Amino acid sequence: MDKATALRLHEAMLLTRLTEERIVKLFRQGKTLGSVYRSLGQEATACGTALALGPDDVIGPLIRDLGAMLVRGATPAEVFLQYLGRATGPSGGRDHNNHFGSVARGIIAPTSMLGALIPVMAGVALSFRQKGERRVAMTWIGDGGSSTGAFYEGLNFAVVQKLPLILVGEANGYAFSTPPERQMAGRMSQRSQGAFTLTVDGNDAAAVYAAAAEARQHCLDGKGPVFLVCETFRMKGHAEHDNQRYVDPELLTQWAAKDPLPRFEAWLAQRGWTPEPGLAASLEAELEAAAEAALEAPWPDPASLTQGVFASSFSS
Ligand SMILES: Cc1ncc(C[n+]2csc(CCOP(=O)(O)OP(=O)(O)O)c2C)c(N)n1
Repeated sequence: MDKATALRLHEAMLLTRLTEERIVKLFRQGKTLGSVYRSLGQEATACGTALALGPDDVIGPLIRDLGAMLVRGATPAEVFLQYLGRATGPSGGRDHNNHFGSVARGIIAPTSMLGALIPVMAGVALSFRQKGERRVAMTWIGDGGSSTGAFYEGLNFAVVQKLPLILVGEANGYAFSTPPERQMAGRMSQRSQGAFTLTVDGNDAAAVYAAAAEARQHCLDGKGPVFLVCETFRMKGHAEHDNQRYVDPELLTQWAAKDPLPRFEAWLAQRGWTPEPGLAASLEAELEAAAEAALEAPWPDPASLTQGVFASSFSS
């Protein structure tokens, strides 16, 4: 990874963390609609994978992959508007959190139905191959989500068809309150169904980026899909309303010591690469302005209730 890419990766991880922290404040003030889903501790996994893609590649993220969306050009302003359910947000108040896409930026909207995006993204990858385009599709799935039928159908199809699909496995310790050993036999990487499989320390941003770059090359070489398992940890409950009392505090202490952000800062420092001084403060100021603007943004007009519920046209 060159210096410019490394600094971009660091900034993306920091922006993800600070954006989510600002959303949590809005949540505690009772301003957000619904709960808030953090990716605390998983920023290296979301940002490191997405950053290894090319501009024409397409992603289908999940709730913990806000970082991947920010890497692809989604803005915190959009995310705030979305969490606040405002008319000027990407889905005009029809959905919340990071459930919005952008065809122009190569983002297929996250959905709640776990696993459902895998066959969709396999279809996106199939379209690239049919058109002879050198592009890859990337999507993510948690350990719990890898127990769905859609996971098996989608990955199997990609393997059999040798599609340029990177499926990132987020092995993050818990699915709601269920640890992996209560819902799967063996390790997540054993669910690869013949896909080329890489397992990486998901809290090591440089390693995640390198593995994702290797996965992309594998796909571009026509060798079929890659299952890239990132071993990480969900440092918060399922969402902000969940106090994760079922998690052994000792585990949290152990994983806090592997926090991907200071780890990557140490990695940068070893190379003499220093983030811009005052970066966090300037990002925080930008986020503050975006949050204030979102709080002033209009609510959807109740008369528009039935509009935009079913697709009448496909636009970016
Ligand atoms: C098909 C389906 N089943 C159940 C749910 C309800 N649900 C939402 S999140 C979740 C747990 C997800 O755990 P995991 O896939 O490990 O991801 P994590 O939340 O740990 O990132 C469940 C069961 C859902 N959204 N979709």
